[in-house]
Amino acid sequence: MRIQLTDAEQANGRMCDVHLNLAVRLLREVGAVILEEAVPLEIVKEARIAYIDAIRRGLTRKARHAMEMPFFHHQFITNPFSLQVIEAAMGKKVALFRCGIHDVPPDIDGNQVDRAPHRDGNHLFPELPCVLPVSGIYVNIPFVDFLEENGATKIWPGSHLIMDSPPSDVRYLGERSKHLPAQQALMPMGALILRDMRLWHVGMPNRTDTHRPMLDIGYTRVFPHASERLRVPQEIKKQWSKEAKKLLRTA
Ligand SMILES: O=C(O)CCC(=O)C(=O)O
Repeated sequence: MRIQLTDAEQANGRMCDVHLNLAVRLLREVGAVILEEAVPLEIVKEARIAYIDAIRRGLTRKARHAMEMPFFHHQFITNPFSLQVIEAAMGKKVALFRCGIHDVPPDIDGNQVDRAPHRDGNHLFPELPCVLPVSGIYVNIPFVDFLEENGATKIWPGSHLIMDSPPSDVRYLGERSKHLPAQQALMPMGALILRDMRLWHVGMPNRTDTHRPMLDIGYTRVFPHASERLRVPQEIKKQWSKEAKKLLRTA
């Protein structure tokens, strides 16, 4: 699930058709694809230094929201290679819905907060036994090398295709892992990973003495009318039943 971009691709800011098709295919079949040498090292290093500095100054809460430079750099948000894959997988009408930093701090005393495997988003129709094409993709850009010992994200290949009832049931993962083991997404700085939002994953314990931050950017396919709601005058809404008002919900 790893593609090494060539010098020519880096210089052109575009993946060749062979790489693009492979990336889309891996995203569809594995649920994730790593693109190596996709992000200019200088902006990754700048973000890492700024994040470490934010930690030193006790500003991590603010930094984690990432809505500031250098974390919110357009070269992260509009990385030409991730956008190429995103648009090939979800169409040209895509929108940004989150940008934050996920950090795994050093596990100094061995009792790091328990992280649970999870999905970042569920199937569009979890109640139907059919897997639709991807409609939400997360891009993670590590600010440091992602290694086994510093807690590189563990992913369950192909788990975006699991249809559970009830939805997102973690118990099945353990059983399935005996046949199809989870693996850590190891990658050097300058790489990025695209994940189908339905892929099961978890941040692992960091056994080094330095932080393990990454940018976490969410893209969604835009669905016509999905965010439009009828504007109902207050005086009418006041007279509506709870059930009628529920039809104006946004989540
Ligand atoms: O920090 C990680 O490796 C995983 C983060 C995570 O669980 C998430 O992005 O939802």
